[in-house]
Amino acid sequence: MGILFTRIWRLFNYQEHNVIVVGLDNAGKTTILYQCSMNEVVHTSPTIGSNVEETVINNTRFLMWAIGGQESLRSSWNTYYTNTEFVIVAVDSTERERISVTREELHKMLAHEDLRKAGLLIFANKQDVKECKTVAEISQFLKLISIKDHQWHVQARCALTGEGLCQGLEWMMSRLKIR
Ligand SMILES: Nc1nc2c(ncn2[C@@H]2O[C@H](COP(=O)(O)OP(=O)(O)OP(=O)(O)O)[C@@H](O)[C@H]2O)c(=O)[nH]1
Ligand SMILES: [Mg+2]
Repeated sequence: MGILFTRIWRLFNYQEHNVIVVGLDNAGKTTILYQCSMNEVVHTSPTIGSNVEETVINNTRFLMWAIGGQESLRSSWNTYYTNTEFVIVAVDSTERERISVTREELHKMLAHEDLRKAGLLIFANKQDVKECKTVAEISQFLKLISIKDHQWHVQARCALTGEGLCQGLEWMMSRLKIR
């Protein structure tokens, strides 16, 4: 009985939850990935393809893929959708011109069958930069209120101080608990 319990516990404990981190180039996806896995801000260069890291939070394992956001790479995001439980969308809060592109990509992505059950966490990055958009403005621009068939949460974030990262990840953890 003890052995069986241990095996079941291990199986449960080692289950990994797949997460993809998407968003336009320069939005801060790779920075999020390494801040989650290494707890530090690393120097990044534009991602060609993707980077993957495992992050363990309170014994819960997340396999996180940060995918390159350049225009030519966006058509390949859907090759990462299978078994994805959470989509993290990184938004550069200082962007004025391209927020509409983020909105289009976001709503197109959510319509994909493979992401039907995925939770959506939006990080409003670069909140440290003067004159960035607020969370409320970003929510409005992205039309988040129209998203009815996915659970979503929008979180202000600053890589320099680490602010917002924990709160976002806690939201993901809370979604797992109520499943
Ligand atoms: N000021 C500030 N800079 C940030 C923040 N988050 C990320 N950056 C910077 O933004 C730049 C781009 O970050 P990346 O994480 O490489 O962006 P990415 O989304 O992975 O970009 P691609 O790989 O090209 O798709 C880097 O210089 C980061 O240091 C933040 O919260 N504040
Ligand atoms: Mg990157």
